[in-house]
Amino acid sequence: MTAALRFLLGDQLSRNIPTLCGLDPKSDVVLMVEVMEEATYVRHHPKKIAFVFSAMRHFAEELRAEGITVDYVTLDDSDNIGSFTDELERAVSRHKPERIVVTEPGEWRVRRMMDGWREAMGVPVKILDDDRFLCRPATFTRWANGRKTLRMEHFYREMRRCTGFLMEPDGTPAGGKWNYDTENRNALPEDLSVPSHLGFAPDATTQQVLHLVAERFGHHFGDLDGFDLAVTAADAWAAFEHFVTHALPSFGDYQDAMRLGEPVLYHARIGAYLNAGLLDPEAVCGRVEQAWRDGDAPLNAVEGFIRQILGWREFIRGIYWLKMPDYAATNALSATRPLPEFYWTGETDMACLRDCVSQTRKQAYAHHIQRLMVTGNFALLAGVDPVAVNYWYLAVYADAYEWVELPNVQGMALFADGGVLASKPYAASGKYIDRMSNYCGNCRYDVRKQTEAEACPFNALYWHFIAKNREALAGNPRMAMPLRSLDRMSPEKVASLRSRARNFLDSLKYTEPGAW
Ligand code: FAD
Ligand code: DLZ
Ligand code: SF4
Repeated sequence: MTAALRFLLGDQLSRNIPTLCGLDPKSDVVLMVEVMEEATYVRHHPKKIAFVFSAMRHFAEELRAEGITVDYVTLDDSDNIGSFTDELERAVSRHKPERIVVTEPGEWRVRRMMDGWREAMGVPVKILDDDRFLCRPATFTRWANGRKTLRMEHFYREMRRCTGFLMEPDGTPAGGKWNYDTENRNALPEDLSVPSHLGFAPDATTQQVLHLVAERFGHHFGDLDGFDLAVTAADAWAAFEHFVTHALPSFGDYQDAMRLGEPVLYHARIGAYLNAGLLDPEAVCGRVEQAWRDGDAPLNAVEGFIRQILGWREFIRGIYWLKMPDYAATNALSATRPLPEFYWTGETDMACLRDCVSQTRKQAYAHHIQRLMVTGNFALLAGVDPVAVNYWYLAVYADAYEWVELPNVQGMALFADGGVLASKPYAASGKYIDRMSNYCGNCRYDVRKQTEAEACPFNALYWHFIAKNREALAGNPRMAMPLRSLDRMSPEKVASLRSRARNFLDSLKYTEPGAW
């Protein structure tokens, strides 16, 4: 008889996950299951599914090499019933455990399932806190309680103080400033060649998974060929070390830059590794701080990078658990438009959107500014229904899990939460994209024009958005400037901009909900 059945989910691939703490190899069994329900609750990019399955299989092998018994159910096992709950139930009848041990999941949807297991399984189920984050949900709630507004910058400073990252012994921030963001908004010089990123050739296990995924999920949005993701903690760390050496020193300078055909630039491309548990956020921050202390990277890069993980990543997770489940249904700007078809096909004359969608299809990756200021900005300005936008983001990126995807989309990109997460909508005209990229020089549209047929659609859409949401935005001091500019325009100019925006939106093809 098994003492503890330790159920490990596909984004819990960390050796120090609470599920595995206190494991007795003589009497405990680790359960891991590949299930259709998880691969299809949204139609994930095939590269994400391949990454998760291959990383799970490698992790199972590593545990077995330690002498731990792993009961691993593959997707093509003929007895596999296809869901976490059903597979756990089947495993309970196989192993007859005294108890089940799990770590809390990253998604509300799965948390609800877990809460039902206590009754359904007929044995005690222990749900442990996920301590792989630097701030627990209960600590975040305490921090949030009583505050009028929840702002990342305040939270981040608190996190710096309590973790000690980039702090001097006298309690002041390293370098004397908390935040070096103003030094982090440079465009990329045209002649600057960007560093390579470390990829990994698929081994036999990954090849087997790629075959399975091609057969079962080849029809999902996204290319499977060219799979080069790390699928073990060791390789994920090697990819991260490569970033520290070759890209981190310029991460700060070019964090917001975009270049046609160059998806990664100076970013780390480690989101999928962190979120699946292959990399530990604390170790990553520690390594980056060390690079600064050793003189290998400047402070603006190191602070900017640590802020993404210690600040944004933790803040986003805190908001998710604080505000769910209602958060998923917020729609402060009453956006109802279906998702334009080009999000799935990439077929658009807008060079910025074509590039972001096409690299997303190829690599299941886009960096933050592409997600926020190109695909996110367009969805915001066009008034696309948040449910449709969330589906897209959750489906197309290798690092997407609802705890991190939802607040980024709902709060940061769409302002659908009415300002819980961001102090104003991240709305921008083509001018911003032109400043931060070389897209516009490669586009059929003219970024300098506003209302003509060849004018950049972002320009008219921006003013259409401001005019349409005037009432909702009027009380926001950070929107005072664009609202004043709108008021200074002649009624004819406003009408012409709005008509250009409407005509453009009418000319698009849209997807029916559920079509993808
Ligand atoms: P880098 O730029 O190198 O940053 C390093 C790390 O910092 C990232 O890997 C990530 O772990 C963390 N980070 C940076 N920004 C954020 C942020 N806003 N929220 C949380 N963590 C952050 N991130 C996801 O992990 N999963 C998602 O599903 C996701 N969806 C997003 C949707 C939208 C609309 C937006 C605007 C952002 C989203 N992000 C998401 C945040 C961010 O874009 C990605 O974490 C980042 O692009 C991953 O690439 P990277 O590893 O090269 O990041
Ligand atoms: C993303 C994903 C996929 C595609 N497949 C599996 C799976 O078959 N088995 C598994 O344990 N986990 C998978 N995952 C990750 C889960 O979706 C994730 O653990 C939950 O969404 C909770 O965050
Ligand atoms: Fe995008 Fe407008 Fe620039 Fe074209 S001109 S790339 S649509 S911002």
